[in-house]
Amino acid sequence: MEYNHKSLEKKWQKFWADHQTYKTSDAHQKPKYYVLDMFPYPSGAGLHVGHPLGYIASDIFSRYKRLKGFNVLHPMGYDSFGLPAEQYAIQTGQHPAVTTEANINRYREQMDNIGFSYDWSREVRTSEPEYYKWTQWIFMKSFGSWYNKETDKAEAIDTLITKFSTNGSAAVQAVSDEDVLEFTSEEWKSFDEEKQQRELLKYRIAYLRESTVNWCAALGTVLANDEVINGVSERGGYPVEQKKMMQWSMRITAYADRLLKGLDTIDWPEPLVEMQRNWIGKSVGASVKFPVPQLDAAIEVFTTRVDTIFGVSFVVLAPEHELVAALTTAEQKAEVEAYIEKTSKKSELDRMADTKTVSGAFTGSFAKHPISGRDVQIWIADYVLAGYGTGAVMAVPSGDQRDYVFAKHFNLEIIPISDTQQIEEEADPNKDGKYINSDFINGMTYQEAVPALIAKLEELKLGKAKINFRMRDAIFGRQRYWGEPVPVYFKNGLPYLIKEEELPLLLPEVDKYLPTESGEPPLGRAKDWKYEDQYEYELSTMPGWAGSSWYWFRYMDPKNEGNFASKEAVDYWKAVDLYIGGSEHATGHLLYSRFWNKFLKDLGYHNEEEPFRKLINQGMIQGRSNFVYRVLDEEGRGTNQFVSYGLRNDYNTIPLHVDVNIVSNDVLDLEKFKNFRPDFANAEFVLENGKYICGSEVEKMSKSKFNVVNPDDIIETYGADTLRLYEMFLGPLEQAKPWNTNGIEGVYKFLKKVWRLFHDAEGNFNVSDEEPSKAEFKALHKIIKKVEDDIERFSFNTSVSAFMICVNELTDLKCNKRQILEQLVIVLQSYAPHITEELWNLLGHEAGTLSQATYPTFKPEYLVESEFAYPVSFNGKMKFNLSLALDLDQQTVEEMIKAHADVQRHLDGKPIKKIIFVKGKIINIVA
Ligand code: ANZ
Repeated sequence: MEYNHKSLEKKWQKFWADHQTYKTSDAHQKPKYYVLDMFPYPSGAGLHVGHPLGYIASDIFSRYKRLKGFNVLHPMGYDSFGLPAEQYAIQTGQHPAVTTEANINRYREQMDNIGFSYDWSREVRTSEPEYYKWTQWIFMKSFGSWYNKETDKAEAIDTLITKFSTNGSAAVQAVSDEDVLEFTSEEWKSFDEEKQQRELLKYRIAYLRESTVNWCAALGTVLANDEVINGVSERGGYPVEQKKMMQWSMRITAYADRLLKGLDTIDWPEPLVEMQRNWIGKSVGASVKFPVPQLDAAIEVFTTRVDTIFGVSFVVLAPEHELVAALTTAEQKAEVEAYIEKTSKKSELDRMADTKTVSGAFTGSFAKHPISGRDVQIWIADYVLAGYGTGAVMAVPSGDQRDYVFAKHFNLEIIPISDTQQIEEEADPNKDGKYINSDFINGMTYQEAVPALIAKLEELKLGKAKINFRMRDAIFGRQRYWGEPVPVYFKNGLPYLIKEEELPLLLPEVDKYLPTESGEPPLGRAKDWKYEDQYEYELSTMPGWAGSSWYWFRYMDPKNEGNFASKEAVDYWKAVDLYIGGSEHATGHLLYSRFWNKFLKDLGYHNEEEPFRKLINQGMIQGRSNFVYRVLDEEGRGTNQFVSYGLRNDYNTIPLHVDVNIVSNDVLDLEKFKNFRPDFANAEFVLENGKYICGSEVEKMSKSKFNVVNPDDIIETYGADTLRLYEMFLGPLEQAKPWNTNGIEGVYKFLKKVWRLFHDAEGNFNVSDEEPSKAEFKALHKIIKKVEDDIERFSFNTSVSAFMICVNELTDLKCNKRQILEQLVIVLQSYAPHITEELWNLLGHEAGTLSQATYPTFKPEYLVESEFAYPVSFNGKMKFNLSLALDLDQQTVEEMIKAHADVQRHLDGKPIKKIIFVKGKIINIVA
């Protein structure tokens, strides 16, 4: 029988499915290993060959770990809420659930074709009520929690209420909104229900508050900062404006420090860790107040350089700063308002990116320098961001470049950092009645000056040490349909949770997936959708990241109806040991997941501080586009003549993308080309050596470039085992690389060679029970060791070439020994599961048990060289090779040499003067 990938692969895929071969055991005696793929959003386009790269690597690893005796959890599911299905629904009226289901089925079929060892009985879909019930439940828990700085964790809101009613607000150290009230326990108890609830909202982990958001009118939704690129939406490129709205948020900033610390404990790629560090953006500095006596207020700034405080020449507020209106004098009003109007059109990201334009406006007012007592001008400028620090800076032109450029542009006085000028006695908020100048810190190092100044500011009650984080709380609401409903209803304008036993709160049916006429989100269209028939539900739905921020837990215990996962399951599976996915999730998904993981830990639902112990980003597989060259006429219009690549410069041509599927090794299939587009039907070709050669280029894989390769097509021609090996063969997993099918034949031939080791020339299965030779054992043990080392290092490409070498060696040795081939099959199984399962079966083993086999033990003694092929030279000229045992001594070697027939022949009667022998290297005969 010849190697027939088609029948053989289908047969085993069916067998594995029928017998649930890869079902993960719930018996917890074995050590566990959890291998997770980032689950896909099932898009309408299906999988292209780039998508399975990471899945193949994780599958190899999972299979290998099973062979190593681990109980492996290797699940797959779908992140099935999301925008594309909803956009499609808006266009077609088709319910997003219907499209989603169809897309999932297609994904599943494609994945099944590749022969993955997923435990499909654990599949999850984030858009299923059985699943999103628990996403809603986690939301409820976070609404019902606050962050206690004393215990450094989230706690149930009841403990906060107890603190308020026993000792008032002073006893509480919490992460909260800025505008919290101060009250005694008596006052707390005197507050009515509404006032208490309003106050608690400022502490909850999930909270509702007015905030500035990126509003995209065209998409009808709020976008996260990372979804806005250059002021337009990442998806669709629509304009985005800044708008104030009541928004659900998650207090991820409470976890900033723990998110930072945790990075030191996990094995993630350094660039990714660095991106998270920057995103969290911890800055150690001080907050300083600049009093504004005329308003009886103070401008609070955040600075990382309090040591430069004597060089403060003016202060700058963000245009949105709440004091701007009050500070603006009548003369400056028009200018300030015009400036605010102008900057409100720019997004925060644009404002950060623009370091060239200098713009701003003087408010007309002055503030007092807290230490030197100088009067400093108050300006507004959009280089100061409202959302960072306090939204105000102390400007030090002699220390800070932006401040310098600003001062120069507006011709403002630049005060040196070391300002020893005598200070006039003025009206004075200081206790001792004296302002001081920089003599106070002259001669001090930075390390000495900072604490000295902070102590001084604290004494004046005008400043304190402060740690600031760049990270913002995460917006948690979207004005969209296809997402989890927020399990909240409103009474007197205040949010209340529905009861836990009422979960899931089902996504209601609507007539259209568009906002209502009055601008409410699509859920506003749902008929008779009221809590207890009277209270309005929250109409926004959860963001895309909700469902994916805890899904790894659900796989541990996917059917549990009473809990997101049982205690027993989370105690056993703990955290994900290996997580593979794309680097595009570096700050979104991977931060939110770490956040929710920590939050659930705080509430005692599990014990792991970090969810993903090791993480690998697979590199992107780029497309390899092909081009044809169309000849242009005098007017520059395309003709129906196409010239081959090498001749293109002899004509006036333009390159056109051509479907890579009608090109093979860069040679165009002319008939297929004529059918490619109607206007090519009468194409004429100028050929080179009888062929039309296409140009090529590496680009992103995309439909518009006609370079998308579908794994199904590869599988049809070469089989899944070839696809798997080939994807790994392309190069290191983490590296970006182009998809180039030119080498795939080689991999296919390799599998045919494997097959032939087990079959005679007539194609009959033929394996011998003879004892293998040393050379055969050596070839086997080399591969046992190599593959083990490679997989442990996640170096999958190097294994593939090692397999090829091994099979070549065994072929040269004409090896068909059972002892060798049986073990080879086990080693190859993770990479090529179908052919190996068939061969294992032919070897007489019970079907389907290859996955329960044990990885062979490497025996180093087989690799120890016992012989060496010495080059034998006569007077320095190499004549022939002579294999001798390596443990022979000089005397024995000399005797053997003298007696050897070939030596005698080359001597031709001359006597031997000397024999130079270097063990393991050379034999030289001097005659
Ligand atoms: C005075 C100063 C002098 C500053 C000096 C820097 C250099 P990071 O490290 O990013 O936290 N800043 C504070 N709030 C700001 C805001 N909302 N928008 C724009 N800039 C803001 O940087 C903190 C520094 O950035 C602060 O320290 C402040 O300028 C500025 F020689 O204060 B500095």
